[in-house]
Amino acid sequence: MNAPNHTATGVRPLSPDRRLLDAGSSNGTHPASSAGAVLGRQHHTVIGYDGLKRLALMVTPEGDGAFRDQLWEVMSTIRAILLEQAEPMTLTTQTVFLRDAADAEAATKLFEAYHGERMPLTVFVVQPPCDGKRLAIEAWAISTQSAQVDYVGPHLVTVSHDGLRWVHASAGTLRQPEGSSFDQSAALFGQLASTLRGAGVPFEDVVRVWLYQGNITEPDAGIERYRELNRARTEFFAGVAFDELKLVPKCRGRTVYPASTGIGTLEHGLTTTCMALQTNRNDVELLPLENPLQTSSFDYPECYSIKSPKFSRAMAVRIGQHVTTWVSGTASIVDSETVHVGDAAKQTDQTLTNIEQLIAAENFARGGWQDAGAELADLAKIRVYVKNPDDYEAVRGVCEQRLGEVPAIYAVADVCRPDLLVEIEGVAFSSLKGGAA
Ligand code: 3EB
Repeated sequence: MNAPNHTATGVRPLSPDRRLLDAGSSNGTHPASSAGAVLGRQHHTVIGYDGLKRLALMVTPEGDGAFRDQLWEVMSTIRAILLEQAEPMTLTTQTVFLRDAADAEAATKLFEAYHGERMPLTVFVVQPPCDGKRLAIEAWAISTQSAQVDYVGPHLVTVSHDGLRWVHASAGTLRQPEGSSFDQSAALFGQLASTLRGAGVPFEDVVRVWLYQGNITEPDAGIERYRELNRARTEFFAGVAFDELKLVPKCRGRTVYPASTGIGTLEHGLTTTCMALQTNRNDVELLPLENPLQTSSFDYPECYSIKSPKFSRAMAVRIGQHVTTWVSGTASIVDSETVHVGDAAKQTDQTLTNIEQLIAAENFARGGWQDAGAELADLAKIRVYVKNPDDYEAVRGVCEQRLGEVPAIYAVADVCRPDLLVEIEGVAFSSLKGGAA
C-alpha cells in the first residue's frame, strides 16, 4: 500500500467517474483534471437523464490525521468532484458517518463556515467507518442549472425541477438515554411530520426513511428497543394513508409503506431522516416493491416483534422513461428467518442476491411494471453496515466481487437482529425497456 501523507496534500488526477443513464450525453465533456485540487480516493457516480445531472458521492479520507484534517480532505475531495463537472453543482444532503460523536460539533462549525446559506441537510450518524478513519461522507449533489435548491433550514432542504419537488427532511436527534424507546420513536415521528407539514408535505408523500437507533438490540424495560420502535412506528403509520396516493395508482388495496433503513448507532437515542416526493406530472409513478425471497416486513411473525416493522423492501420512482429504485436496508433473511448465522461472507452474498431479485425485471413485473427492471450494476452507491469490524475484509471482498467498483461506505453498526452480521442499502438507476437513455 502506498502510504498517503497524513495531511493529504498530494495532488492526484481524478480517476474516471462512474456514469449511469448518461450514454450519448453530449455535454459530458470533462475539463482537464482540475489542477491544484486536493484529492482523496474518488468515489462518485454521475447520474444524468432528461438534461438533469446528479452526483452520488461516497467519500472516505485517505489520510490518517486528526479529525479536522480528515474532514478537510473529504470536503476538498467533494469540492473537487463538483468543480470537475461541466455545470455548477450544489450539495443537497449529506450523511456524516463518525467514529466519535464528539466530533459532530467541530464538523458542524466547519460545514457552516464553508456552506453558509447553502448548508445541505446534514445528519450525523455514529457508525465508525470500517477502515478505521474518523469519518466518511455520503452526499448528493445536483446541477443548479436545471434544479432549484431551497435551503429552508437545518432540518429541511427541497429540490425542484421539471415539475418535481424532492423534500429532504430530518428531525434532529433525541439523545436522552433515559427516554423509553417507544416514547422517543413516537416523538421523532411527530417531529418529522411537523417539519414536513411546515413545508406543505403530508407524511403520505414520504418515499424513503432512515432510522438510526442507539442500543437497538438492547432491552428497554424488558423489551428490545427496536421492537418498541416498531410499536411506535405502527401506531404512527396507522394514521398515514400511504395507499391512497395518486402516485401509487396500481396499489389500491395493497399495503404501501416507504422504503426504510432501521439500523444501530453508537449514539444513544434516535436519529431520523426522510425523503418525500411531490409532483403533478402524470408521467410519474411510484411502485413499492416486496422481495420474492422474503416475507414482507409487515407480515413478519410476532416472534420478531409484537408489532411488525412497517416498510417496503424498495420504492421505485418512475419519471418519464427513467426509474430510480431506493433499496431498503437488506439483510440475510430468507422468508422471515436469518440464514447463514455466524458467516458474514455468506450473509453478504445472500443479501446481494436478495437485492438482485428485488430489483429484477421479473419483480417489477409482479408489481405491475412490465417494462422496468434493474441489475446490481445499476446501483449508483451502496452503504454496507457491518456488525463486527473483524468481518470488514470478508464483507468487502464479496461486495467487490459481485458489484465491482461501486461507490460505497462501509460502517460499523448493529443490525436489528442479533444474528444479522451485515445489512446493505443502495439506490439504482435504470431506464424503461425501449426507452431512450
Ligand atoms: C430486515 O429485513 C432487516 O425497521 O425500518 C431493514 C430495513 C431492517 C429497514 C426497519 C429493518 C428496517 O428486517 C432489518
